[in-house]
Amino acid sequence: MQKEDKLHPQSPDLLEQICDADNLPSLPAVALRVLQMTQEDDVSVNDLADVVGQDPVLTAKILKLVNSPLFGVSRRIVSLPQAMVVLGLRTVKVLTLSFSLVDTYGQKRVEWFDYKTYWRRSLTQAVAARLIAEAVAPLIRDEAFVAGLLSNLGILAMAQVIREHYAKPYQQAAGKHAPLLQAEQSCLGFTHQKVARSLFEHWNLPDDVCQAVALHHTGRQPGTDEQVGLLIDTNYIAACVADLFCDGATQEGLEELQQMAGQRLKLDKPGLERILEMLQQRVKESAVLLSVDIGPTISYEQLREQAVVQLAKLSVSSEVDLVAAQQREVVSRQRQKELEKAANTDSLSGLANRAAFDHHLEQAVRQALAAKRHVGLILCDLDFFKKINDTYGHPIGDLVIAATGDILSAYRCDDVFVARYGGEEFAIAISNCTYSRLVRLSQEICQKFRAGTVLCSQGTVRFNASLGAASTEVISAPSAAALVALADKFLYLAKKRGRARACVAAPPNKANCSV
Ligand code: GH3
Ligand code: MG
Ligand code: MG
Repeated sequence: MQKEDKLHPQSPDLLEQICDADNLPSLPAVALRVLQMTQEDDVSVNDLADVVGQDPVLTAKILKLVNSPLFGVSRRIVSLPQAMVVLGLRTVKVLTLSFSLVDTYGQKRVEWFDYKTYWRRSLTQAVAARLIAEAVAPLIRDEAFVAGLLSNLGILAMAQVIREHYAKPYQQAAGKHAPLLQAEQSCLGFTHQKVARSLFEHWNLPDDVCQAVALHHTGRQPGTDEQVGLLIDTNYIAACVADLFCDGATQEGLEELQQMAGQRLKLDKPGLERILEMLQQRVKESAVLLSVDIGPTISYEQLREQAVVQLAKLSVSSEVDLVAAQQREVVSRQRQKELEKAANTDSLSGLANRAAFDHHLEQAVRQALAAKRHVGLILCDLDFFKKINDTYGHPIGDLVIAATGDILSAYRCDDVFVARYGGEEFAIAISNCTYSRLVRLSQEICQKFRAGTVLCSQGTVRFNASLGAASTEVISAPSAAALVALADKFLYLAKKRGRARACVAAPPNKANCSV
């Protein structure tokens, strides 16, 4: 996880600059003294109270906070020694630290820095960490609060000390926390986690808090001491809660949070929900107590609504994507069909072309043989077509071919396939064909041609055709080629017998037909 160990060339300098900066507020004397005293073994409640009591504003703030619902102390606490007895030295110590840091950092303003968002996130994380710790490890609740509150102090420190370097990643992330970490890493070579850790070590803050802050984006690493690990994971889950409340919630994010709280802290869903339900109120109260402006906050109910709306938006957009994809599919299928049709169609007559016909006839004969049925074929050749071309010109010849297409296309149906076979020759394949159907169809088509005319500037052009027809029924070893050959033979017969007629090959028990 720790990409930040791979440092940017300039990063050690910048880090040093932050830790040694003159413009970085140092810890107030009171806080430093408190820190020192709590590291001594024999410090008494009164000694500590004396030191903290030197700062009346700080004392008032601590008393206000310990009497707030966040601490849930039933009896009113009116003095520092009393607070220390009821809450313990450690709590008073960490509160002193938090207040000192918040106060110190609240003063110098960087104009592009969004302080409200910063404090909203920090307080949300602090309060969440305290509430979570209360449920899973009450002994560390004060450290959890401090770790949450200070987790993002590195951001504030960078904005203040290396502002000309920090403006870019800060603006890139547009106020969102996870993207900020990435932007810091790529622009500076280190993140606010690293800065906070360096600062806290510099200030000698307790090690468990340092570690929890340094790992607030990832949680504990294997081999960590159990108690410290609990603090780290509590702060990590609290950071996830702050992400949801401050950066916008998704259903997925909520579910992930529930899952992680269960896995890492054994905090079940109802337990987590109780915490999330009281969070907004506690955050608002703490903001008042710490005198920081955190802007608008959202409740757990609003957060869940946000997640649902987000989910709905997602499914609407995937719905839109789906419809668009379906439309593209329909268009491409249509286009595909158009292309296939064009490849199989003769443009002049509008009928199927030779290749399509050959394919169709092969298939029709195979299927007919398998089904013990017969395929009929009518070949149809325009009579004296050369003469039409010669007399009226090629374009009029083309009109005649188009008119032939019109005549024959009227016969197209499920089992009748019509094609331009080549030149002025046409073919009609009839699946499931009986001899009588073949004769009837040949007669009908002949009649149509007898009335065939096209109009042109030179007057009416009459045209006619001869037809030769045969069926697989009359062929001993039926095939497409044999059928074409036999039909062609009867076409030749029709031509020979004077044209404008049809000759149909008859089955053995019937006489050949000429119409
Ligand atoms: P028959 O009755 O014996 O079939 O005589 P025909 O003149 O129809 O036969 P022939 O084979 O002598 O001439 C066919 C002519 O058809 C020759 C060719 O130029 C013409 N032809 C073939 N395809 C086209 C076409 O697409 N457009 C036009 N205008 N003429 C075509
Ligand atoms: Mg001809
Ligand atoms: Mg010909």
